[in-house]
Amino acid sequence: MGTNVFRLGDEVTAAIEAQEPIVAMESTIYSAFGLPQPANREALVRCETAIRAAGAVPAMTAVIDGVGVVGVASGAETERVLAATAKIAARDLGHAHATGLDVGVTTVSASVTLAARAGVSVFTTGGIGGVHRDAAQTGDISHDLLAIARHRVVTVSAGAKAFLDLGRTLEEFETLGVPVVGWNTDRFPAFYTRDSGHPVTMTVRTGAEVAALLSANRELRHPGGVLVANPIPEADELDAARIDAAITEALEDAERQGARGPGVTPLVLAAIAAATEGDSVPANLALAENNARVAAEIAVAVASR
Ligand code: PSU
Ligand code: MN
Repeated sequence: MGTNVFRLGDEVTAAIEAQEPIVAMESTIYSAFGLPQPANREALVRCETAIRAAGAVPAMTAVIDGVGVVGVASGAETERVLAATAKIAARDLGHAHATGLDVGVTTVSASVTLAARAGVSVFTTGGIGGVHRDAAQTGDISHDLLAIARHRVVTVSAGAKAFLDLGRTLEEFETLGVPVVGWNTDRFPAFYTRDSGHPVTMTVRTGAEVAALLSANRELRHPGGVLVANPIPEADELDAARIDAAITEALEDAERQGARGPGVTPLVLAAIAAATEGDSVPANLALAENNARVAAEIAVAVASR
């Protein structure tokens, strides 16, 4: 069955063969759409190192020469991805292939789609997209939510990005039938802070519990994935009042600049970094690394079932 629409990296192929744990990673966060240089590169290194330290194989997803890749090779391939200027959601993958896109970074929706296609069941990100605060007017709801609901992949995230409407994002997950489970918490985190003010209805304590949840859903034929909400480590948490003020400022900024569609998230993230005088960036790195570590723990448990 020859397919040139997607491919696996060599290390991922070997890991699948040997039934070793694998953690898929997105790539938007490691590009200029997610983090400023050189923090983007540091984020990638820290996430990959955390995954390996916990005994799993990291597999960054991206589009290279029109092909959806699970397991971007280090070196030249990774350099191309870090410098990419196209942001690819799930619906863009087919067009990227049809038109031979040079290089694109994948969002959560595209990454989860590629991970599922590759048979990789654990995925890590920083924060997922969700329902935007002005969704009532703009209709802006990230495809991340539906993609998580469609594919049997566990997504580990520090909640959804803080500038979203987190209450409506949680309601949307309930509608879609996606279990949102707190990792050692009964609170839904708010990316830069550990508590959004919204509770989660399910808590897990170990990778083994997540693996058991996943296999129970599989046996029940309950489709789709799971969101594991992993709060930022206490030491890296930002002050809630300060980040709220920064978000308000950033959203006004984005509005003034007339950002629309996929342009909104990168612009708001950059504006938050500016409004916090850069303090949001180390927090973003810390939570991404923490998610990578937890995802690897889950992947190890899934592989040993
Ligand atoms: N989390 C981060 N930084 C990011 C993103 C998430 O810490 O840049 C990206 C993810 O790739 C997510 C995307 O899927 O933003 C959501 O974009 P949109 O709101 O356009 O769906
Ligand atoms: Mn959107």
